[in-house]
Amino acid sequence: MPDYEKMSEKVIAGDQENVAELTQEIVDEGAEPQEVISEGLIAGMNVVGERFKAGDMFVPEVLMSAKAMKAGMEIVNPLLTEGDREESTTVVLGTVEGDLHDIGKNLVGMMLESGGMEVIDLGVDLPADEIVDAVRENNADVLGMSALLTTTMMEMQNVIEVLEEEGLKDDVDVLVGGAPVTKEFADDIGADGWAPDAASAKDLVQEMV
Ligand code: B1M
Repeated sequence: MPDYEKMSEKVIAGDQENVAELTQEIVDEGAEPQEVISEGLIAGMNVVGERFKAGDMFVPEVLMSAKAMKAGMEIVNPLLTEGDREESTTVVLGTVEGDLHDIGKNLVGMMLESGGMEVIDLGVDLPADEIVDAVRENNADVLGMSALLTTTMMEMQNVIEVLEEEGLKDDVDVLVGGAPVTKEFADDIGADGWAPDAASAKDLVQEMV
């Protein structure tokens, strides 16, 4: 049995080098790629998510863990079959127009990836049309939008209106977040979900799909 516990511990510690080495060793021993991801890499990031939510880990440590997980994923990803990939949830993610803040959005993306989801990160300062086009082109299951400014959070409503105009609103679950964004605001603008932090965003998306 591969030492997945050790692999998880190295992910939690943010030890990129050791995670890459261990992943390669375990893959060379013939382990199933999906098992390596779920039992080793994601298991470690799940602990990170819980500790972050509880205030026991902080942003720089979470970023290190996410990088360690990515180092392992880079080895396992090419080994996944088409069947494995088709099963995964596609999330289009971005910060709305006029807003350049991306630290929180990046954390959300990393947490979602750690939950086995395919994340298409469009970046920041995104016009509504660009977001909606990406939802359509990628057949997204979830659209995640981030806003950090009280002046840009209303742009989320605009994007939802464009989704409605384009007849896409019923095909995609809209998740919103960012420091000024509240659950009440999310309900008012017709979003399907709101999360206060990156770990909760992952939990919510897993419930949504
Ligand atoms: Co800006 N900024 N900033 N800033 N900045 C804030 C947001 C501000 C609160 C600071 C303040 O005045 N106290 C204030 C907003 C005030 C308001 O609107 N009420 C502000 C301002 C005014 C501005 C400028 C206008 C300043 C100026 O130029 N005069 C300007 C605007 C630029 C623009 O966007 N057009 C500006 C610029 C910048 C920098 C570029 C310098 C930099 C951003 C760098 C970057 O992101 N690459 C910056 C920063 C760093 C901040 C603060 C200090 C930190 C933000 C951050 O990264 N937090 C911020 C003050 C603060 O929040 N304390 C501030 C850490 C991050 C992990 O948390 O982003 O909240 P957060 O993400 C959390 C949750 O909110 C949630 O999960 C994350 C992780 O748990 N979450 C989601 C986020 N997105 C989510 C999406 C989801 C779900 C959950 O689903 C999809």
